[in-house]
Amino acid sequence: MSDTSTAARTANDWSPLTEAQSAEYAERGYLHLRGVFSPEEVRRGLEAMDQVVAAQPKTLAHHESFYVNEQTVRVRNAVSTTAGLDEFLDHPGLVGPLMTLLNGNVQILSTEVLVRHLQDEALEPWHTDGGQYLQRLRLMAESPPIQVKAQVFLTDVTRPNSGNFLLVPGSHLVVPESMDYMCNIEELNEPLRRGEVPDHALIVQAEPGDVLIFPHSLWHGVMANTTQPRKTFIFRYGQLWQRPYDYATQPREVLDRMSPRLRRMFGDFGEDAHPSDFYKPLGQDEVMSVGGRTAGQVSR
Ligand SMILES: O=C(O)CCC(=O)C(=O)O
Repeated sequence: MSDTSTAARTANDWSPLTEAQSAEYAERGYLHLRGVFSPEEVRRGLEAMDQVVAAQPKTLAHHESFYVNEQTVRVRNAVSTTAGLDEFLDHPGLVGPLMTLLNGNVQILSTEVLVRHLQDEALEPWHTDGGQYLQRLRLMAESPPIQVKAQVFLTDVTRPNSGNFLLVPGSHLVVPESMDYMCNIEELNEPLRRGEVPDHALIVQAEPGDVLIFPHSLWHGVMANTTQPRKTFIFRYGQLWQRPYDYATQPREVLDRMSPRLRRMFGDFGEDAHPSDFYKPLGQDEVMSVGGRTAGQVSR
């Protein structure tokens, strides 16, 4: 139930997905939103990314489950080292779709900066996200997802073999036959090692500023890259009662630079947080209605 105790409701700075977009997501298991970020925002995103990558910050210890590829630079928990991601995370064009898909209850579970350098074979095998326990859960098509990722494209990925995201439409509702700790999908990886992508798969062709939203259960991988370094952000989201993926809590100085909406999206309920806040957040509609830009709180 949403909180109606606030006297004057603030108008949202974001728009929800249309019914057609929601239906498309439910059926295909992804949404390709075009031109969410302007060329100027993309330029700032690239600048922030280049600074983060150059600094090589140690933001999170390695975990056995992390897929390692030598042609990939991946900085996890990137928000802890740069304020340059804040405007993307707090952007109405991204918050609106997430508020719709996650039913108004949005937590950021991880923030990654990702550079895919050149490699003439697939950069990442077919897999699902979130580990084997999450992989075995299956939702009904019309259910809000458990977890989604938003991939923000900052460079041109319109040609095949430019590190394209690969996906199988509709696979978000199908439990793979193969089962392993890494959640690899062996029935598709054997052909991928020969450079083959099945006819029923989609090779995503994205332009700078586009966003791809998909749930943890969608079968996906990454194609070879023979063009130019591919640069993206990947943000992972779930509801506030879930545990973050690449941080426990964000440090006070990181939260202090953010808008109230963004702080809430990092699961921050302030010093007097009640354990039940994560299940029944008070004032959720109000806090999520506007972000830093419209609230006049500059986030970078
Ligand atoms: O780099 C990509 O396009 C996708 C990365 C990926 O598969 C993942 O983070 O799970």
